[in-house]
Amino acid sequence: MKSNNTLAEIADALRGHESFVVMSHMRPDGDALGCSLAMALCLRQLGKNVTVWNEDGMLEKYRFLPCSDLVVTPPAEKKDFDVAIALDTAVYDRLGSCVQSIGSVKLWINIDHHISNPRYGDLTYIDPAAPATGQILYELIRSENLPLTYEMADHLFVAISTDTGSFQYPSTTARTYEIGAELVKAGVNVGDLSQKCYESHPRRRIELLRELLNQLKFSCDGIVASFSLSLAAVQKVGAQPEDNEGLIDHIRAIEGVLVAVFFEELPGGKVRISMRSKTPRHDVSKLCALFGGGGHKLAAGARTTGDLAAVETKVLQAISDDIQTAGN
Ligand SMILES: [Mn+2]
Repeated sequence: MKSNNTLAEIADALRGHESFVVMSHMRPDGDALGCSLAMALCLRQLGKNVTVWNEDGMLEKYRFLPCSDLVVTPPAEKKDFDVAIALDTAVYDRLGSCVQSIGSVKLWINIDHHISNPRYGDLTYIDPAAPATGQILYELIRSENLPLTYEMADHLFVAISTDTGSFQYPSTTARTYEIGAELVKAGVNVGDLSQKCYESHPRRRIELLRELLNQLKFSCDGIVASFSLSLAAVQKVGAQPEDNEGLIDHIRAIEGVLVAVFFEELPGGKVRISMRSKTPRHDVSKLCALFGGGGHKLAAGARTTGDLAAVETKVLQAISDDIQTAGN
């Protein structure tokens, strides 16, 4: 396995090239979008030419981020760049349709915090101990004296806050709080950004939650909680794909539950599986790997083909087997 490049090598590559495309994973979250925007503005400050692509474009939910218009869906025709940067993207395939729009590129940079990242690209920096890719970007910017604007402080704060469940997940370290404090000193309005992230959900998200709670199931003596979302339910509520981001936390938060699972039926006979764990003893990245996915020990996902109910049965059986082996 390749080891990390240094942050200095990455900073040199940023300073030494002219045109960049910045990308993050499909179905982006706050970390993916926040990092993409922070990197884009940093490069702009350096006088570079920057394009930002995401397969799903900018999510409505994160439109409040400064310069959110920079994130666009990749065009039909190919474009050439000096450097392609993948942020927060565990596997190359998760860049989705972005990769088809890239013509020639001299250098690939891969910055991420997913332990399962196979280190694709020429310059890689993977830190599985970082709770968010936003934290790695902050360290890069600070240690290499790269520009940090007010807008970028907002981007990085939202990236770190959303990926740590608002500074609550076990991956949150003293350094994460220090960075949070430094970003606040740099001008972040915590109350305002938190309200926009956590208290401005569209009503249909809560209607979706109502549908989901009607499907709530417990297994393995209450250690596992799961619910599933059919395409019919999505249609009934008129939900957007991003509306269900984080709803799994409601069932993870139940006393006694150690593993939470969310099954989402996708068009084309596919099912998206999201898993959360409260303890490294139940490593959900390992469980998701059984279904072709990956992620972190406490938060992982996979996509598989099959009927929703059949996938549910198969996955819950695999979890049950794992719990039998691991003991509680
Ligand atoms: Mn992330």
